[in-house]
Amino acid sequence: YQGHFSWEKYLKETGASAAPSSCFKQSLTPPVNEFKVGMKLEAQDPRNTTSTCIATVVGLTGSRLRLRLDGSDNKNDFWRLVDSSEIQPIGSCEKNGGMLQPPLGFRLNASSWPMFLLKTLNGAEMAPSRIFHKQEPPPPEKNSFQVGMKLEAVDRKNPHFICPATVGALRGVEVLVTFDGWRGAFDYHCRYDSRDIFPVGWCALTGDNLQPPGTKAVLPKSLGVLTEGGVESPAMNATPTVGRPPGQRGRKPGRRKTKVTGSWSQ
Ligand code: MLY
Repeated sequence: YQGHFSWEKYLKETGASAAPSSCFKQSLTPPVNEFKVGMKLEAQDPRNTTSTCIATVVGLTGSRLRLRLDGSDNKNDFWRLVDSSEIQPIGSCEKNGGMLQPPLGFRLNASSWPMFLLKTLNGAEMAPSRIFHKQEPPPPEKNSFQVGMKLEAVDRKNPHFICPATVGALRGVEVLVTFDGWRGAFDYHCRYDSRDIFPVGWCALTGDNLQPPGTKAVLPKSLGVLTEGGVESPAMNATPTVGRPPGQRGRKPGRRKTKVTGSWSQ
């Protein structure tokens, strides 16, 4: 569901252009997602990338899987594209001479891992190898993004969200991903061939829910921006900081929600 946000209108309004799909390490047609909730697979532990662990699909969104490592808690879910090289069928690790590892933060005593693993895999629904994708798409030869180009990007602080974004800067093989309508708190640098950035129209193709842009104005450097709150400096991030002494910036307790008053329905 795309809300009422339309890239076509938005690109016209902003006079911006979409980054061509040749800039991205993504397949032209998003990879088919044949996984089901409850299926188990092997995944690299995102917090300890040398470990291969057992993961369960706890959710599906477009071409992505929401994964939870078995033996871990429910606070560390992560998302992977179905064509990610960081997931594989159960048995792959052993086939390659490796051993499955407990996740970082395994909730039981380390000595109970072998028995835990045995019980976890016993009778489990394992994702069949035919639904994995042979390989990731090839990376573009070089960073061909340009500042100002629009794209869709995973909000790494809220990785279930994919949002309209703009290339804010280029730094060698890296791009600065800035989120439209947010003041910088969610921005990040990533490699041009990151799997977290997608061409405009990706979510429409996968059926993923593209978030509408935020409603925080961001103006060119050195210009203040006039909002409901008065004149604000462009250096401010997602948390309003007007009237608070320096050194006490950051999130005000009890004010977690950012008011959304834009022209897009949520
Ligand atoms: N309302 C939450 C989440 C913000 C998400 C921002 N993304 C979409 C760029 C907050 O304000 O923290």
